[in-house]
Amino acid sequence: MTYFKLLIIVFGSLLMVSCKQEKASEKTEQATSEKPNIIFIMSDDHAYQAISAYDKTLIHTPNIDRIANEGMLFTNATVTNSICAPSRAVILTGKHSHINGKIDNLSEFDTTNVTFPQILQKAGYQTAMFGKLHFGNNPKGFDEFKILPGQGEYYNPKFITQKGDTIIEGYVTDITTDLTLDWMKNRRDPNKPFMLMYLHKAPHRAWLPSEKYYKEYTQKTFPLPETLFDDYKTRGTAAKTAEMGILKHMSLINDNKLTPETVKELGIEQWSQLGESLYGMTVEQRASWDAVYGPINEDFKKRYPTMNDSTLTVWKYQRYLQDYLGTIASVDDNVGRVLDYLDDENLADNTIVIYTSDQGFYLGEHGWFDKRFMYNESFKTPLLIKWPNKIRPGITEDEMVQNLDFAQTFLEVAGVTAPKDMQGESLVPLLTGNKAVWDRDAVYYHYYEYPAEHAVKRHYGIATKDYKIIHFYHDVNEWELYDRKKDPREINNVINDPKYAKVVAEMKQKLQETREKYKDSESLDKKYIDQYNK
Ligand code: SGN
Ligand code: CA
Repeated sequence: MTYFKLLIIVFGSLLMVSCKQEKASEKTEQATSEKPNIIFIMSDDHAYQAISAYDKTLIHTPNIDRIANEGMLFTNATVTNSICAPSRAVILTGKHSHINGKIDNLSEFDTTNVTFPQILQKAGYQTAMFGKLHFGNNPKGFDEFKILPGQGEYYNPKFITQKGDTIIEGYVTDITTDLTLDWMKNRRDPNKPFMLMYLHKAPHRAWLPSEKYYKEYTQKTFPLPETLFDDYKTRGTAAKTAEMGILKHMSLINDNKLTPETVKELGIEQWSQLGESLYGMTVEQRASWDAVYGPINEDFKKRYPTMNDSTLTVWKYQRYLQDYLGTIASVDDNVGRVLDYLDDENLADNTIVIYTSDQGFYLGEHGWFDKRFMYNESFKTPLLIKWPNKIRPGITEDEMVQNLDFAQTFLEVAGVTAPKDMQGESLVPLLTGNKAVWDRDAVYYHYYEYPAEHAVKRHYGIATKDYKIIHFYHDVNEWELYDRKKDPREINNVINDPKYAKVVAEMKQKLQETREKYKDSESLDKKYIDQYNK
């Protein structure tokens, strides 16, 4: 070979190598810019019974339903601990409460926990959070956040931002959406993928709708749930002593919006912890409010003298649902604004949108409002996901998934390896039709906040598709078993029914194995009781 030929070969192969490298780096760049955006929409206390994709009885939510119509509706999604801040900690860390340490609304969130937004931010995602977090400390791993302090207000809310606090006049659900859209339109870099947490305060208690919707919803009447007058006959102490009954524990003032004067005039003993400050409205806002709620007060004054427990329960239930559902109507409108923006800007195709709640809620089932129990309405949470070209539209998925699974799901969506100590399962195989790899046959639950508001005793348990076993502990030692297929309303606790003896033994065994799998134990139960007592 001549020297010249050799030179050509060497030069030629060098050129090829560099071309290949160039192509490879082009590809990575393309791949990075093609990484899907993630929009995580979560409301606070939004019962699946109040989403028409699940149940058309109470409300029509066309915009939230769009997510299911274009994607997947999960019918068996649950939380691991049915209360606000702990649920959020589980979502962010991908770890159960007993591992991430945020067991109740009262304890501190330990910010040394690694969260999925921190990992995504490091992997090149832009990250932002708007709305309710409820941690008492600021979130880590976000380029921008504007969050409500604690529970936040419905009217003229204050927001905590990286630049200090600011009060924004208006209605919280609209404002949270304005902030979210403003960030998407004006402050993100369109060349980078983003992960956005868009977190509504609504429909949390004390359920203050916007003007448009209190006008509309106070005119409505809703069907009564079958278990509104539940007597808890087969249930243990916990259900009987819980303080979340519509008749006994829902406040005529704060919750049903009677004025302290009305209640005084009728000689009713009522607590009013928040009183006037509940509203935090401007003079004009308050005048519009009073124009609608004033006549409701007058009407109640006429009816009250002839009411009994049962008619009062029904009246309170109707008032409760009118306001609760009224706040959801605004959430639905605003979800529509965000979905429209994605469509209009051609972002929809490369964005996975998730709609969920921090837990479920009782809408009169068992005579209750609030959550906390492992019983169905508060254990189950709505979950709708759309991801064009990945999820086939209009699919219903009945596998048992949990809020524990989000962190790993989002990391997989972004092509990032999840830390080994996260405890969920990525939902990507279910989303993309690869169901064969999904083998979960039980989900774990553990609730801690007791003694506390609503007096729901500590309990843990597991649910399979067929059964649910619950152990209430701390100041009681009681077990309950439900046959989920035969008794979906959970009114027959069959723990002592000899026909179920074998099932009880198997479920207790499985519960123990599940506790071991997730590293929960009696000594941790005790540690968290001691921590609470300090
Ligand atoms: C407030 C509510 C409770 C509710 C908790 C926790 N009372 O304390 O009814 O259970 O929040 O809710 S209120 O009179 O202040 O409205 S959570 O969603 O934040 O966990
Ligand atoms: Ca909540």
